[in-house]
Amino acid sequence: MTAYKPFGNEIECKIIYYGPGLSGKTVSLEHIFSRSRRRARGRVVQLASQTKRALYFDYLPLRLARISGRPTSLLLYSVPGQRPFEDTRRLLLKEADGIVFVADSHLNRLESNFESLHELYKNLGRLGIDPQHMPMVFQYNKRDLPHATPLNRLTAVLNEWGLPEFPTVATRGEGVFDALKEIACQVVDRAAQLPPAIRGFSSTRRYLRHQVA
Ligand SMILES: Nc1nc2c(ncn2[C@@H]2O[C@H](COP(=O)(O)OP(=O)(O)O)[C@@H](O)[C@H]2O)c(=O)[nH]1
Ligand SMILES: [Mg+2]
Repeated sequence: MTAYKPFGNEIECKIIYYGPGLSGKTVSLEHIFSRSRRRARGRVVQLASQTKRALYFDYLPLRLARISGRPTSLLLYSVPGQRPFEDTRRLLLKEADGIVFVADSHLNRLESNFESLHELYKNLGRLGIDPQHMPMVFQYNKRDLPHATPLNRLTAVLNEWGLPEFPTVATRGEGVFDALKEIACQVVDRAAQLPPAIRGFSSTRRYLRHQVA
């Protein structure tokens, strides 16, 4: 859940990049890090084993400007996608404010995407969270692959509730910020119970979009 610091009025929103192993979660966070303003970003912390990349998880804090006078941060985490790390994935989901589900467009990975998504729903359920009430967006990643699963097939198999979805090529950074901006709008809107418009911007969403990239 959104954290409020005891002596301040800061807002911290925890966003989890979830998906099967090797779908592009770490590369997405690396792109966000590389394109964020220096002052806004913390370090990417990669808790990785020596043999496999990001076997545990990645963590990237991003500071936004004040919203309605309150310092606001996004804490981005990516889960380890490999099968044996379900406990780590569930732990990371605790107190999550929003999810970016990173699906792999490789034809052979459709089933892994589906399994990972249903594991996510099961894990949320075990934490007492109704998946339908969790803000979430999809990244359909690796759109550059020559034989990628068609987008309408990914939508049909994964996106049964018609959530926002973004075709991405994380290795080139394409679409990654679009997905982040959408989830940021959803979670910060919720957390801060923002007024419909902030001075100088026609809507809070527009203001947040301006903040994130
Ligand atoms: N072709 C292609 N490869 C990608 C893309 N995004 C990630 N990859 C590759 O997929 C592999 C796994 O990426 P990584 O971010 O470590 O996956 P994670 O397990 O989800 O964190 C790496 O070799 C990446 O270079 C993409 O958009 N297109
Ligand atoms: Mg990773």
